[in-house]
Amino acid sequence: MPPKISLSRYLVEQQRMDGHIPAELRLLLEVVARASKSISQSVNKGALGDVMGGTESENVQGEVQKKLDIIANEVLIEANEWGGHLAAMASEEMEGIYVVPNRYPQGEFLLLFDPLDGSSNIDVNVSIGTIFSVLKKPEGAGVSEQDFLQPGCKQVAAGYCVYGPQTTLVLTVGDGVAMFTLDREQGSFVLTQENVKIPEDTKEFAINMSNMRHWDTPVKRYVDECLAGVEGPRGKDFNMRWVASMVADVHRILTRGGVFLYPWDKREPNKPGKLRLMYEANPMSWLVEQAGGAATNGRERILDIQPTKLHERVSVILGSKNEVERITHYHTKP
Ligand code: AHM
Ligand code: MG
Repeated sequence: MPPKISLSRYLVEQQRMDGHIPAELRLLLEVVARASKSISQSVNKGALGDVMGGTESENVQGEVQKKLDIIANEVLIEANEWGGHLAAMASEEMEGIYVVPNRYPQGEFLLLFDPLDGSSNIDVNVSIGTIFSVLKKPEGAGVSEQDFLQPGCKQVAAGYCVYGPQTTLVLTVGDGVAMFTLDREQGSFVLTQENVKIPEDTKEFAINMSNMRHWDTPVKRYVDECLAGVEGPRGKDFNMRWVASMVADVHRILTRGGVFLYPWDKREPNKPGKLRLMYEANPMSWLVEQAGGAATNGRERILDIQPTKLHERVSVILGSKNEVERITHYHTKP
């Protein structure tokens, strides 16, 4: 049997390859992975660990925070603030940015995360996860929210950790997508798949169908055609999946293909969508592109969108390339 490759070894090799990733970024990713292991342990304890249920507080998005949202946020901050590789962090659970305190050295990277994605699934024991994105801080003294407002194509690393039947860390540093499974006995992430590729075609779509009446015409047309099955214009039957945890839905797509949609809808016409651009859509879009898929808001590549605020929302359509192109076509040339 070939030797197992740990996440640490994978990252060291990435660093050696033409200096693909700088040492500081490698350290940062190791720390994020360590924090994910700790979050995974809390998730696993469930009702035995006093981690279930909600709190009295709301986040900046007006959503009631679950205990695990807050625990995961604290774990990520505490793990990352002292290492000297970061200048600041931003999170779904914090209104403003978290600047690394003066007592620690300031590094050159910025870390963004959704500490616990899919919060509505915590109490029902369904897969949830942590999503993260790493940017380089622009040159100059100090750090501000403005420094974070970079399009997704500027990311230097992105990934997620899904806490499901297995805990799996999925990562890109711009050289394809690799998956690492947590070996609980050893306490380390082990490389279990490299060069992840999303099939270009699929017969599977993921969307919250209960919002159908609110959708825009191109999305409605696409889903109607899928539902029409073998008798319809697509000439094939489709299957539908909706976990309601973006991490789990994207993980399925990276594993066997499919298309995921959380489109703009008429419920709140002034919001571009439900999901957040900088710490949900951007990292997932880069992973999907790195695996040969595509990601768009219907009209524009997600990674090209210039953010104007930290918690900006966006319409998300991502996954198998040919399906995403078809949906884009329905938006741009109806
Ligand atoms: P969260 O970050 O507060 O958990 O919200 C994001 C989640 C995504 O993981 C998921 O795709 C979506 O919200 C589910 O929405 P819905 O409740 O409409 O099914
Ligand atoms: Mg989320």
